[in-house]
Amino acid sequence: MAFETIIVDVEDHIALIRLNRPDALNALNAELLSELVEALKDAQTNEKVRCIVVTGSEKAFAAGADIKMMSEKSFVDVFTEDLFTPESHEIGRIRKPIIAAVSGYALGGGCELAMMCDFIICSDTAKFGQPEINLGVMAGLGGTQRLTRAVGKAKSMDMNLTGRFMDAEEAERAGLVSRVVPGKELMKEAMSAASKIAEKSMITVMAIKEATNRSFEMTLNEGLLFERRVFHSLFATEDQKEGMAAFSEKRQPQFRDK
Ligand code: CO8
Repeated sequence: MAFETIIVDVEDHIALIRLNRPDALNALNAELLSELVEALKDAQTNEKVRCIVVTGSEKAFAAGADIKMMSEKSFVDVFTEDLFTPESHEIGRIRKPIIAAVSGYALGGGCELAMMCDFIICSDTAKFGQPEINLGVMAGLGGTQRLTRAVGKAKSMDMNLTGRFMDAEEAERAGLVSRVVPGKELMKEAMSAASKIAEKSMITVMAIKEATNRSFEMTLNEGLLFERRVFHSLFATEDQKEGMAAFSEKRQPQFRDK
């Protein structure tokens, strides 16, 4: 499938999706988001794919939603079309793991897209921000919600209210990203994390993603019960038998997603 605004490569069990609107610093428009959703759904159904990496360019992961596309819209327009909501729900429904590999700007909707992924690995050039306030609007795809959960109220309020950018070092300190690496190493690091995940049992990987995401929706006790029941259910899989046998036999497990 040929896309106009993204580039997709599937190799070694990893679907690598590159946002590709270089003239607009990968600003998110309807076409890009719908192509991204299509590529993610393809990856979800492609049995060869075991992990997904979403990235941008060296200069920008994505500099936000496309301001030029939005500037003339009215309240009635954005309310009626429910701007970007279906796409963000579709991204949230992908069950395979998604890593965001961020270099350069991840601003506004770009920062929010990175946060929709399961974790973020960034280069030392990364800059995260929710600068919508400078445009007379506010975050609309999770910038006041996921960012607050990721970095806490103080930093989230600071970023959303002042529009200031957070550099890679601060983002790692604050817990927004899992790893920071030198720019040249970014894709190697992200692909190697994806390969590690691709070696595991896909059932376990999807169960962990589901349980971790439930932690945002449930009380601690409900979440702990959900986790425990999913843990119990994994004992119905052949991969549990294989994983534990391989440990005893001092060999690498051969998971078969069964
Ligand atoms: N939208 C459209 N075009 C953009 C965007 C954008 N978000 N960001 C950059 N561009 C374009 C520029 O207009 C420019 O195009 P041109 O060459 O035709 O003038 C080109 O990309 C290169 O950009 P700059 O010349 O500005 O590059 P600089 O290196 O000087 O600056 C910055 C880089 C700092 C990233 C700067 O481009 C910038 O501030 N961009 C806007 C950042 C921003 O405000 N992002 C938030 C957008 S709003 C948003 O994301 C809301 C999401 C929620 C949607 C909710 C739906 C429910």
